[in-house]
Amino acid sequence: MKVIRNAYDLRKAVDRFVDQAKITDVHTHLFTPDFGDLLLWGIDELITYHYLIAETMRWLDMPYEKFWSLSKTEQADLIWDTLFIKNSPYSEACRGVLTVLEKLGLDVAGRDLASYRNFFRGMTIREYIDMVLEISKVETLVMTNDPFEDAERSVWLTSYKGDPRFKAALRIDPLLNDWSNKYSRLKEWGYDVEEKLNGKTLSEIRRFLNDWIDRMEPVYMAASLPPTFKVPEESARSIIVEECIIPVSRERDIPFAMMIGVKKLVNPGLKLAGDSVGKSDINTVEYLCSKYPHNKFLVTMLARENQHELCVAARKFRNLLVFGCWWFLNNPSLVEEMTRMRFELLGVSVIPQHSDARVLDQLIYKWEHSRRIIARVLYEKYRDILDTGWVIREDEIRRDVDKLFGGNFWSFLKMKF
Ligand code: RAT
Ligand code: ZN
Repeated sequence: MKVIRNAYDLRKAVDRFVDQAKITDVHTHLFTPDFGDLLLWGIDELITYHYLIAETMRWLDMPYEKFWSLSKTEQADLIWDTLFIKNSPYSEACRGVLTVLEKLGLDVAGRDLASYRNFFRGMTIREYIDMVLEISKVETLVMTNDPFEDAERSVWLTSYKGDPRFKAALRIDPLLNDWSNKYSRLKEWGYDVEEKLNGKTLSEIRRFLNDWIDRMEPVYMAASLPPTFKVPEESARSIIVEECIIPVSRERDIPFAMMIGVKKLVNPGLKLAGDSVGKSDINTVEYLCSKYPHNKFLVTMLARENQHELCVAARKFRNLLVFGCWWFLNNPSLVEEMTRMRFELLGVSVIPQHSDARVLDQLIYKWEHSRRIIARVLYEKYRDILDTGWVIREDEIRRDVDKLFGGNFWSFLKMKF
């Protein structure tokens, strides 16, 4: 295998291996076609992404209800006019739309929304999935599967067939963040629970989790959690984590993915676009990793301020795998800063990015943008060791890149601590 001796060859090799890497996208909101309309795709969905709705609202004095009463096409027209025509679309979410158009071979310079809409007419979702996965080089992706969502639940119970490229993740936010309202749903579904978390109720929650693990075969269980997330404490959430999630996660050998730092609906008028960020307490992550060394934790945090301590925690606990630059962090400047810090503190042992795609097409831009930054930082890091006289072989670069874009996730799932 070729030995790299200079910065020029290094840059070429890193770019080539990063471009060729087959990606495992560990967190998306995409679905297999079994779920019908739950799988979003196409130009109008792309333009009405909630990140773009938040940006559009800054320019409008229209009441929120009026915006929500518009049809999808009218919303897309308004967003396009506001963010792409009346202003230059260089925010990351706007730029993403342009990258998708470019990669699909559409005329970006034409600024012609009608022609973009035409491109999608007659396309089937199955054809389009193949096209998007090929362009983005995503080989496998992880969905977000919430049994409390009725539309989704009924597909799991009646008609789910699956697609080997799409893996399930059992999402349990309602259980952890809203127990006092959600326990009655478990009761409805035949679990003998009451609001008070007595022994019987806790064992029924475990039975509920086990039933859904049997049904979905998820690669992990996950929850998005507020900045105030604390374990241990005297709260339903903390008790359910320690008495139900932790033991089931251990018995079934499925990691618990904690996505920490979301302040839900700080502006309810914006609906999905109305969530914000807050600083969280790393002590909870350290407590869980240390008290349950045989459990596996995947963790991403939303606040920039939490990133350094999260890296340090991962240095202390091998059962903690840090993943992704989440949501408001998925912007070039922050991805670059975080990736550099993670490579410096954790070497290759991290999952640098996930897409969080809510619209199939977004896989194209989210991965295109992240891939470029990861390649740049990786090149810098290799160059620093090349400068010491260390010899780097091409196959070693490929090995590292494969780990970063998927291998680390799959080996973590197999590890037995
Ligand atoms: O990034 C997003 O689209 C957010 O709205 C959330 O989906 C977040 O990623 C989550 O999974 O809760
Ligand atoms: Zn998400």
